[in-house]
Amino acid sequence: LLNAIEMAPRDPILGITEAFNADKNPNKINLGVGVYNDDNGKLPLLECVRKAEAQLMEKLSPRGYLPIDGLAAYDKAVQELVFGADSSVVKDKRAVTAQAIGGTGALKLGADFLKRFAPNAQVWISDPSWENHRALFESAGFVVNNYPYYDAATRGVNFAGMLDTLKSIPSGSIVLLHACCHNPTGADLNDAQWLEVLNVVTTRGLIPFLDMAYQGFGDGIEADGKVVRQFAEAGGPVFVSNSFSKSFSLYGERVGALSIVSSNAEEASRVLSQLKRVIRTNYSNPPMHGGQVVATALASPELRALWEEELAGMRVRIREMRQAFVQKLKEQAPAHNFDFVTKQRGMFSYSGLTKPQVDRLRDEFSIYAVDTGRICVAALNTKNIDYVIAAIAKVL
Ligand code: PLP
Ligand code: TYF
Repeated sequence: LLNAIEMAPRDPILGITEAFNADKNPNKINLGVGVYNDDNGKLPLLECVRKAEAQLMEKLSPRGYLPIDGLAAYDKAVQELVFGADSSVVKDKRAVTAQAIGGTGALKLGADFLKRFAPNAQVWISDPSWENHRALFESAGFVVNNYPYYDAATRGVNFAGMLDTLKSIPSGSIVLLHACCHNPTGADLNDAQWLEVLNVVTTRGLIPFLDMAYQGFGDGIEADGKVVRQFAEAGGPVFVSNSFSKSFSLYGERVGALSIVSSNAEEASRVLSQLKRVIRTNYSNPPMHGGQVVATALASPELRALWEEELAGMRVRIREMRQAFVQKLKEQAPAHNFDFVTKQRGMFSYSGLTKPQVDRLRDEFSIYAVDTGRICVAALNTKNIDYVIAAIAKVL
């Protein structure tokens, strides 16, 4: 059995981190993986997390199993964050939320659930999308297709192409949408475009699956959640995966959630019963700690305010790095226009760097980016940016 097994391909992004870790150059910089580092190049432990952990330490609890769908206080906090505490979705109990093993786990739960109840539907993801989207839905048994998304010529969204495809695919198709801060391009739809997508999705009976891994990194918690709210208010079904890996800097705790919006409370309770069955056959019930930290922070007005402040700090620092990136490249590579970088949102920029340029950055400067030219702006800081800009100017 095992001696015939072939080597699996490496994850293209996590593989970069492996190569980066093996690099002995003290000036090395990892612009590959989507992780937020502070201005000292360090992964932050948020103060709101530290305080929530301290509170939890004071009243250490025994470690019984959580319910199948996770910590109730966590699920409630997620719903209020994602849909709004005053939303009709929450008030009418139309949404169900289950704690999940990160955003990835939430996507997998949604994929397994959909495979059970929409076995013949096909999945449509943006071209390009986060690599794992395709792999996750394929591993759940779906055929995965692309809808046009990125337009290299305008460095924006090929909206006409996207809409045309959404108008032509079979009704009942599953459409994966990035709720904000598109990974990998950084190019998001504007408000008017979102309304058009919502209109097509609703009138054509498509099943929207909104993936929100970066709430708070675009324009703020409320603003970034707006799209999810508009879809949810329009009625079910809507699938929403969200993640606190980035927004709480809790990557390794694996805290995320899947929410499913139904048409009414009775339907929602049937949905939850089936979602629990999917969870039971995957991992039975989720781990406690990360969910407790997030639930504690979101339930305390003081910690919640602190979180919003710290999240805003991350968002603003990324913006400043985008501006510095553009400004410095203007000085060092005046023949090239990088203005588009300040229009992109979230952690990433599709920088337009080519594969040979990415190769040179790695081989000559120990600067690691994704082969597609995606760079993580959140890994730039006031200490490393000049080195990065000088290197980019040389390879352009
Ligand atoms: N969805 C997108 C678009 C992402 O970029 C990520 C990144 O990690 C995830 C989902 C997964 O989140 P998590 O790390 O919480 O599993
Ligand atoms: O796109 C990124 O860099 C992040 C982190 O299999 C990540 O979303 C990348 C690949 C992966 C899991 C997480």
